[in-house]
Amino acid sequence: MKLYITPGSPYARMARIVVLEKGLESRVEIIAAQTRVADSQYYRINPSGRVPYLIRDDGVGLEESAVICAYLDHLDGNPAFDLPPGDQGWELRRLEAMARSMVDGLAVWSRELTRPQNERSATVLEHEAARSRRMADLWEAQIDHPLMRGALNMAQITLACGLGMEARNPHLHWRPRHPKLCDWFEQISARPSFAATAPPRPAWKS
Ligand SMILES: N[C@@H](CCC(=O)N[C@@H](CS)C(=O)NCC(=O)O)C(=O)O
Repeated sequence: MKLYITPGSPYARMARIVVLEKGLESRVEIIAAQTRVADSQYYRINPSGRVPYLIRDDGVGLEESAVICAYLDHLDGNPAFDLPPGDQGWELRRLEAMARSMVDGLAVWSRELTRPQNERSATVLEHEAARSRRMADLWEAQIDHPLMRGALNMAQITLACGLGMEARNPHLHWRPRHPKLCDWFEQISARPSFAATAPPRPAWKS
């Protein structure tokens, strides 16, 4: 299989973490795609131009980090990240959705920052900065939830990939006043699959 990624994408990182957690390194080739440039060769592979994108062994391509993570997790017939039954499953869905909401906002913010300075919208930048502050407050209050402290799951992976975007966005400061979130993030970041996929810190051009 081939997994197309970019090193800084939080969505692609979720899939890369699942590859490592499930020991699929020998089955999944990781390929860096060129996104966001006119006429990228990658558009012939994935017309949407987005990552992550998984080309299965049968040649069929899959989009969407959640779909790709679930597919990879099920390959060995012994999924580690399926939802638990009943109320716990709804709790995990709720937490994962909350984490994804934070990632989605941070991705919009990062995208705005990659535009030339004269094309950036101050309104979008401030809107996403404010959202990130509210979400960090929310997560500081929720991070002791047993599902965020127990066995690794998709809510934890998603939140950590979101918080890890601090490496890509010099204006993202979720740490101050959020000591529990800091501790949680330090612990999960030390896991080998997270350490191996940490986004590179660019020399930021402002
Ligand atoms: N909902 C998608 C989002 C994927 C996404 O937006 N990826 C970004 C990178 S963080 C991308 O490929 N952007 C390139 C583009 O928009 O052309 C998922 O969960 O996989």
